[in-house]
Amino acid sequence: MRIEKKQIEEVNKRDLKSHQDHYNFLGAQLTNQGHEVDEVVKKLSQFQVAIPSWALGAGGTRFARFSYYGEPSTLGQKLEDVGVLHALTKTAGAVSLHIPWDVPEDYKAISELASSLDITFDAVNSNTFQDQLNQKESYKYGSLGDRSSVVREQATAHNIDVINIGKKLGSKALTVWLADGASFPGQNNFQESLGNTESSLKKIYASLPQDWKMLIEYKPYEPNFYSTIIQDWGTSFMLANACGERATTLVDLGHHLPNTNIEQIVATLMYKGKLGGFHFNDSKYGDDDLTVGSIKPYALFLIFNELVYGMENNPKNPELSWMIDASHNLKDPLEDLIQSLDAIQEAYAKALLIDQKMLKEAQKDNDVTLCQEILQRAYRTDVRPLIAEARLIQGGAINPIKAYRNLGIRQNLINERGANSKASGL
Ligand code: LRH
Ligand code: MN
Ligand code: MN
Repeated sequence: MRIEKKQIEEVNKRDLKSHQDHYNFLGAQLTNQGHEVDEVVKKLSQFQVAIPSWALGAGGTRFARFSYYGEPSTLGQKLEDVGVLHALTKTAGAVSLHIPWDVPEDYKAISELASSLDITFDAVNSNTFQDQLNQKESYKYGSLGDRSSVVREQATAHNIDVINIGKKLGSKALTVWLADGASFPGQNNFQESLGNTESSLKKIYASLPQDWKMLIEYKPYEPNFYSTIIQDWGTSFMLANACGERATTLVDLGHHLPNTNIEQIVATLMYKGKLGGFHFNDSKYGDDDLTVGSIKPYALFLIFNELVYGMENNPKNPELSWMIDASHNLKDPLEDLIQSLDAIQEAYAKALLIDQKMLKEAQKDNDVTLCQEILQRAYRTDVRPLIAEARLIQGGAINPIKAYRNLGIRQNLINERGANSKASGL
C-alpha cells in the first residue's frame, strides 16, 4: 500500500481555499505580533518523529487485545504503514525497531523499502524484559541488573547484538529500558542491583560506535510493583554519567508518578546536555500510552516550551531522538498515530510562538501575571493552519485524518492483506 502524491493533491483540492484563507489570516496576525511565520513553518516541516514498529497494530492491555483488521504482520508491511503516515503527515520520517520483535530478514530489501518511502531508522530498542524462544537464561528476576553474572552477560550480549543490527540499518542510537526491579520488599539488595546495572551498562557503552548515543529510559513502576532499578531521571542521569558522554537520559512522558513536573526534568537534563531522547504519549493514571495530547495538552505545551528553549540555548545537548510510544485498544492504530503526530506538532508550534524576549523582560520585572499571559497567549493561538501549511508545502495532506478516510486506506489494507489479517502481537 503506497499513497501517491496525486491522490493527496486530489483530496487537498477540496480544502485548499479554506486553508489558504485561514493561513493568510493567521499569518498576518502573527507577523503583526513580530513572528517570522516562514521560520515557524520551516521548523515544523523539519520536525520528524519516529514511529515505533510495535505500535502499528492495535494495542492491548494485560486483560485482552482486540485486533484490528488489515494490521501489518511483517516488518515490510510495518514500514509500508509508516510510509502511509509519512506521506499524509510528512512528519513521520523515521521508524524505531524493537529487537527481537522486528529483526529484518533481508537487510538490503528492508533498507531499500525504507529509503523508497523516505524513512530512516532511528534508535533501536533492546528487549530484556521478556524471555525469547530457546533463550538459555531467564529474565524472570532481572537482566542487566540481575544477581547472576551469567544472566547479566546474556543481557549485555543481546544489547551488543542490537547495536550491530542497528548499524546495518543506519541507526545512531540504542535505547535501553529495563524492567529490572523487585515486586516485594526484601527481594533485592538495592545497592547491589544498581551496581550490577551500572557495570552492565558500561560494558554495552564500550561497544557503542563513536557516532552513536545510548538512551537510558526510566520508569517508576510496572512490571515490578515495589521497586524499579532505573526508577527516575536522577538514576538514569547518574548511570549515563557513569558510562560517558554519549550516554544520555530518555524521557517517556508516561513514566512519571502523577503530577511530576516533567518540563522541569527536561530543563534540568538539557542544562547538563544529557537529554537524549523522548517518548511521546499521554497518561491519566500511569504508563497508559494514550494518544499524545488527549489528556494533558497544556502540560505538553509547557514541556515543548522547555524543549524549544533547550534546543536554542543548550548547544551541548545532543540532537534528540523523538519517538511516539503510544498504543490504543479501540481506535484504528494509524488514525491514532496521526492524531499523536498532530498533537506533537501543535504543542511544538505553540511553543515556537512564545515571545521569549518579552518573557525574559516580564521575568526580570517579576511581573508574574504578564509571564502567564505570554505563555497562554501562545497556547490559545489556533496554530492548525501553520501545521497544515507545513504539511502542504511538502506534499502532505491538509487534513490527514480526512485524507486517510477519503482515500479508504484501511479498506485498502484489508483488501491487500486479506479479510482475516489480524496480527498476533503483544
Ligand atoms: C516501557 C516502554 C519502553 C519499551 C516500550 C514497549 O513501558 O515505554 O519504551 O521499549 O514501552
Ligand atoms: Mn517508552
Ligand atoms: Mn512505557
